Amino acid sequence: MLTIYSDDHRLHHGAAELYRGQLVPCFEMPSRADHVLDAVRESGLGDVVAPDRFDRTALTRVHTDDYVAFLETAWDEWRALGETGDALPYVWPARGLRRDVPPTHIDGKLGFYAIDAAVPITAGTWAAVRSSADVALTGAQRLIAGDHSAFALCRPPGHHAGARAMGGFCYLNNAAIAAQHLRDHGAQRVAILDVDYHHGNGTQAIFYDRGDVFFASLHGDPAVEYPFFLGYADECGVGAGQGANRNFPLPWGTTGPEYLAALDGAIADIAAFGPDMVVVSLGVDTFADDPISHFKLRGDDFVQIGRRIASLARPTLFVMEGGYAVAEIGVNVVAVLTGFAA
Ligand code: Q9C
Ligand code: ZN
Repeated sequence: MLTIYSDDHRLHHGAAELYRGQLVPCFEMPSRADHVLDAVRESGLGDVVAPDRFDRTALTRVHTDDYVAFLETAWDEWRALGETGDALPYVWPARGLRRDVPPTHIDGKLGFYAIDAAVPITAGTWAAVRSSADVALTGAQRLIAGDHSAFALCRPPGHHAGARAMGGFCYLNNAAIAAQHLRDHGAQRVAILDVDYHHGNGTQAIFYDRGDVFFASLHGDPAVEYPFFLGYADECGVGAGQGANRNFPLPWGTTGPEYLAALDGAIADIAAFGPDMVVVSLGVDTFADDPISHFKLRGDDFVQIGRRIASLARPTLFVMEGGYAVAEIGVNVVAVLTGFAA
């Protein structure tokens, strides 16, 4: 299995995110990708290659033009205020406020285009974010070219980013962009399986009214876990997308056997949908020692996740999402990938 990776991820290193009333050091840090890359190289999984550069139009197939334009210019607009630290939002258009008028001031734009304050924008954020999408698109292109699998070692992650919103360490939705690219270049039906600990709210929202892209997610129950406002079991899709969305919210403390039983359900749904290709939003923040999560997966559980995904027997693109136990993130990712390849 080929891995696609770029050093450009280092250009994004936020200082702090808002968490429980405090600015705390970002959990989403460059060393995450370094550990995954090291583990891939040691594993003998396959070659590591640099991404190709894709047109901006590949991004606006999924995201709105005004949102991409915001990401492109946000840092410069922030700097023009004389600020030198990271840009973060501090006000949001919640109930009772207008959201039909896109603001012109950067402070307004930051809130308008964000669901939370875990998305710092730094001088290098856009370059890293764009490159991360290129990594995913290059992986998708490998599947189109006939490869059975690829691993897009994306950073920053993407699954919390919606068509017009950033959040949860995510700016562009790499998995959604890759899935759309597969649709645009030959795949009639694509399934996205999201095994990150957190619900993939952005991906779900992007494809919610579509019947050509199935979305299934296993995650911490949003009643008690981020992102709180999406990811419940009764969200099944609308219109043409009716029946093409499936959520498996699971309680804190979920262990390997319980998780794998739910995964069997998701795999069965995907098999019934009959996708030409599969995209996996691969987060390993389900790990027992993850510092921000509450599942109890370990070691062989990750191998079993890979095996079950392989049972679908479809060309599969793995897209890196979360995982914050930095020292173990590489081992756990490689466990999934080798479980798939075995
Ligand atoms: N300090 C992904 O795994 N903040 N995003 C939770 C932790 C948001 C996680 C609070 C978590 C987002 C891609
Ligand atoms: Zn996550």
